Amino acid sequence: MKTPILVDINFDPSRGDKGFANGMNGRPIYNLAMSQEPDDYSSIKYALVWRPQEALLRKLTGLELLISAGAGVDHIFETGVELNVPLLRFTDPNLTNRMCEWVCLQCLNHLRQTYQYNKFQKNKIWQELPQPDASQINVGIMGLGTLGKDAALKLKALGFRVSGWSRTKKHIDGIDCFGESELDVFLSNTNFLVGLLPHTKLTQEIFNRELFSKLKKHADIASPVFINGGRGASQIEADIISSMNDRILGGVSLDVFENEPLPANSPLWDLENTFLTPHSAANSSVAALGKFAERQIERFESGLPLENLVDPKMGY
Ligand code: NDP
Ligand code: OXD
Repeated sequence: MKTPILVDINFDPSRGDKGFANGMNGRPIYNLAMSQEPDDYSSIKYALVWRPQEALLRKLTGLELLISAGAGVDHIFETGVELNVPLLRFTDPNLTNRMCEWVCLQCLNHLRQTYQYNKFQKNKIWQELPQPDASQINVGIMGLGTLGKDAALKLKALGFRVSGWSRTKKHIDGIDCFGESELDVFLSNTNFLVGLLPHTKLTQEIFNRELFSKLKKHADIASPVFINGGRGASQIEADIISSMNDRILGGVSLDVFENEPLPANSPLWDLENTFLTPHSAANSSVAALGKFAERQIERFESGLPLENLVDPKMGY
């Protein structure tokens, strides 16, 4: 019999979601989200978790492999539990596609002034706005990993000028790439700033008023624009609000927030030219999660190199 895996993933069988069925090739599953508890937590060798409580991780004394059900792993480090086993993060082409759809949608929303046109429509106003070409807009992406690189190439295909910034400098055809020490020059040429960074000590509150004030304005549309699909802890929301009020920023799109769900009294809800989504830019499919976990366990048991290994020192 296969070694069981512990998971904490919610899915809704009443809506036809088959969850992990087949994905794990018959591996026994304890799903805490479905109240399926193991008799003995210390016997669990493999776990696939989304937002585990500290107490749960501390109970897993026999753990050999931990898999994050998200592409981000900040929720695991935030428990404060020191991990002595390999930690993997989930990636999947479907998740990447969904994030890139969201990023392209937001860039097009701001390019084509969707917010303003929606207002006109509500008020039955027939009025045209300036229509700059995508090639006149510089989109700068902070974070050129799995998601950032794919978004860069798709935005390029839509006609935007695209640049990217990452800790280690990348070389991507058609994209202007900048390394860690070149942040200011990268920002000075960016009209639409896209955040696709993990939350780590170094990226905490990186999106602040000082950074926004280094972005480039555009003559024809409300800009600069800030778009964040990475993590809310990388942004200072009070700075986003004051930068919008003081016209340092002209537009915002956020999928992630300092506190989730976003509190009803947050002024972000009422900002002009702003698009908010509830951390739904890119959901992970449960079936794909199961397949990823099964593949990694099989690799682990065969002594093959693991995929998406997280560097605990870097925090991503
Ligand atoms: P990757 O680990 O593949 O990429 C991270 C990128 O950020 C890399 O290019 C890395 O640089 C760069 N980076 C990290 N730290 C720094 C730093 N201090 N300075 C400059 N660059 C840095 O992650 P993904 O692309 O897969 O995902 C990014 C994040 O998106 C996730 O961590 C998660 O938080 C978020 N996410 C949000 C979702 C949502 O629904 N809103 C869904 C999925 C993910 P280098 O290449 O040099 O290592
Ligand atoms: C993730 C997320 O990290 O959904 O995958 O935010």
